[in-house]
Amino acid sequence: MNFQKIPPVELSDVFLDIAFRRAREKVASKSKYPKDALQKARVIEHLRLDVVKDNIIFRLERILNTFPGTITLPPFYQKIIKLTLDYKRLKESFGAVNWAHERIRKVHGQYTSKVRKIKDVKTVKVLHKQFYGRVASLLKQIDKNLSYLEEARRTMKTYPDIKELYTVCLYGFPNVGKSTLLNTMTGTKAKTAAYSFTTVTINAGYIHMGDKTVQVLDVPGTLGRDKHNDIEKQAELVLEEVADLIIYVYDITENCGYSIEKQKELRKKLGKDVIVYLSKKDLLEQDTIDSFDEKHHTLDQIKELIDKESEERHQGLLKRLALEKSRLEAEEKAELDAAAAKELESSQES
Ligand SMILES: Nc1nc2c(ncn2[C@@H]2O[C@H](COP(=O)(O)OP(=O)(O)OP(=O)(O)O)[C@@H](O)[C@H]2O)c(=O)[nH]1
Ligand SMILES: [Mg+2]
Repeated sequence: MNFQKIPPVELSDVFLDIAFRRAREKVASKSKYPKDALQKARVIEHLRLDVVKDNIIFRLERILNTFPGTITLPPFYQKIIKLTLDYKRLKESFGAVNWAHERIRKVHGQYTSKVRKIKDVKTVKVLHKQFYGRVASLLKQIDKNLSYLEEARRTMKTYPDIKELYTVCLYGFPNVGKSTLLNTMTGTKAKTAAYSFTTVTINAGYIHMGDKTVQVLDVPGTLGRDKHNDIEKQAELVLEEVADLIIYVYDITENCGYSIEKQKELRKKLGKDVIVYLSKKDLLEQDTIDSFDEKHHTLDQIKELIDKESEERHQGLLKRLALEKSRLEAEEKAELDAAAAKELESSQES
């Protein structure tokens, strides 16, 4: 899912500005107009009405089409939306945009027929002013919704792009070396730095193992506290909903700024199967590594484990794809058979 490409949502004054400017430009660029003053005024006004309507409708439709439809989203994204946004307000805002879209069409229709019936040039000007007023007041009514949609867009931009693959999550305190591990495992170039909260969104990398791809997510460092900000909520959700395997990264050098005890407390909070990786081993004596009292794995062991664990999922996926393929083939064959039977029937009739 890609939430990064939703275009910004503008407010009503930008809508109005652009639409009426485009209308003026269109009128100026047209070279031929009827000689008769009233006819000319009508043609100009029709042109303006159409350009304004088309421009605003296009912009409103773009909002409706570029935000992902919430019902068709995978469960993870439905949950993340409900966690980080006011779902009711989001729905209401789409409803308001839809409403404005319908109203603009109606108002355009009304004014088009009014302009058709006018008898003098002066009235055209009056109608134009009225039309502007109607459109402006319509759009102003949805300003609060447009502004909420822009807020939602900015939040959605921070959502991770998660694919339906076997997924490994790297988790642990800030600054322990999660992004460094992601880069080593997958060859990505996620930012790493010697301070906490370098990663403020969820980084993804991929390991290709034969014909199989495994997704690795670097989940922002957490402090294990109970109150969560938006990114921490996303991190929790990724762990609950998406992770097939969690790698808990310990920095037992404590260079990260958090004690081993604190890191252990967080480790205990994780419900799922977790495997442990010790980072910054190059800074440690072998004795210290050996005496660490939790079972831990080397990078090679982790890769082997991922290969093994993801295989079952991969085979399941291949099976599903094969089933889907034979279903499509059967459907296609049935369609061809039906078409052939129809053809035979019609050739017999004639
Ligand atoms: N010597 C050494 N330094 C490491 C190792 N892994 C990470 N570091 C350093 O530790 C610091 C933190 O690493 P990051 O990978 O940014 O840590 P992070 O867990 O992603 O941090 P946040 O994104 O802030 O949560 C950086 O200065 C890294 O260079 C390692 O294996 N050895
Ligand atoms: Mg990081």
